[in-house]
Amino acid sequence: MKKADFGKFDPNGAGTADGNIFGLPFTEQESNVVLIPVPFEMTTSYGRGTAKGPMAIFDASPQLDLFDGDLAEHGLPRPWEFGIFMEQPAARIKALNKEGSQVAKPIVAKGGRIGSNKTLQSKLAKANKISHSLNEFVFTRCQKQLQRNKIVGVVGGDHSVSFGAVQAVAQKYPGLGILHIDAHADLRTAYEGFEHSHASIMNNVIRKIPGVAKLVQVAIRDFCDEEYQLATTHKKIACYFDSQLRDRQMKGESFAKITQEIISQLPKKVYVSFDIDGLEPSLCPSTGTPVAGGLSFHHACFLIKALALSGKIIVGFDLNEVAPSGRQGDEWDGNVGARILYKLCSASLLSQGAQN
Ligand SMILES: [Mn+2]
Repeated sequence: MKKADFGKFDPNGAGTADGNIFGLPFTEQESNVVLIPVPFEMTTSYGRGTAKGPMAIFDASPQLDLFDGDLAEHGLPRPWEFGIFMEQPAARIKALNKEGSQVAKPIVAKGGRIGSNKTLQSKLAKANKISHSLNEFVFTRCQKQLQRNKIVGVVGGDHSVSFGAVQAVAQKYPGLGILHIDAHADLRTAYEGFEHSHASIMNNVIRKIPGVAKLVQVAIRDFCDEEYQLATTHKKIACYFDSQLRDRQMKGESFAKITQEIISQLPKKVYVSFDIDGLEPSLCPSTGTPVAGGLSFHHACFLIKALALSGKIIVGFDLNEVAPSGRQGDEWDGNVGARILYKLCSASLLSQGAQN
């Protein structure tokens, strides 16, 4: 893998205010990692704001120190040298989000119980059509970058944005495994009638993307009966419920051992789908559906690093459901999101052989 040309860029100084993500000076062309922001949240049902996630992460990102102490002993203390670039949010996505949110609003307000109401039925059909357009747009964007041999990372938006990305990555790497970190199983057949709801993303992935061979879920702690049945019986799914992780550690098992077990369930090529609410809610207080419990920052970073060092290859990822609080000067959600995003970038690079 080739390093990007960083010229006079000083990694010891403050991030460049007029730079790209993490204050970096790179163009899209010279970057090995291309991040695609997808500010879309048509079906968000509880708290909104995740469409502002990509900008919140971008704005908080120059604050990070770029030196990765975690990977220093593994030959990659300066993952940024390989180039990380975030695209501008596409006008098309913004338009779909605006239209979709308006169309979906009265359906969400009724919790999807629209009965025989013709107006709402036609709105639902329209909303499902908008989801298809969004998926297709994200798919095409990701496919384009994959053809250029970029590592693709999608930044949501709500969790529905993962579909097109997984589709593109699985097309290039059939037999793909997904490491899914989330408070929610996201295995509902549909939610509130929406075919591509944030709450059914992994159900859609398993049912509709044949290139996905395995789904390994971690930190799941909010799910319904139907999801529990699917998570515990489907041959492509291995679910590590948050309560099980807690019990095993409480009884003295090391998280390192559990991590090895989790990783051993995955095939060689892995896509990481990281819902920020997989973390403890203190690390993502403004996300749409926070749930008590979850992974600490350390547990999450340990898992990602272990995956990168396992010999498996991280071929793509997404980070979703980050939402800013909207309070003046409060960058906390974006700050934690930016740190997780940097870890995902560096882990992908390391797993693909990048070395300083
Ligand atoms: Mn979630």
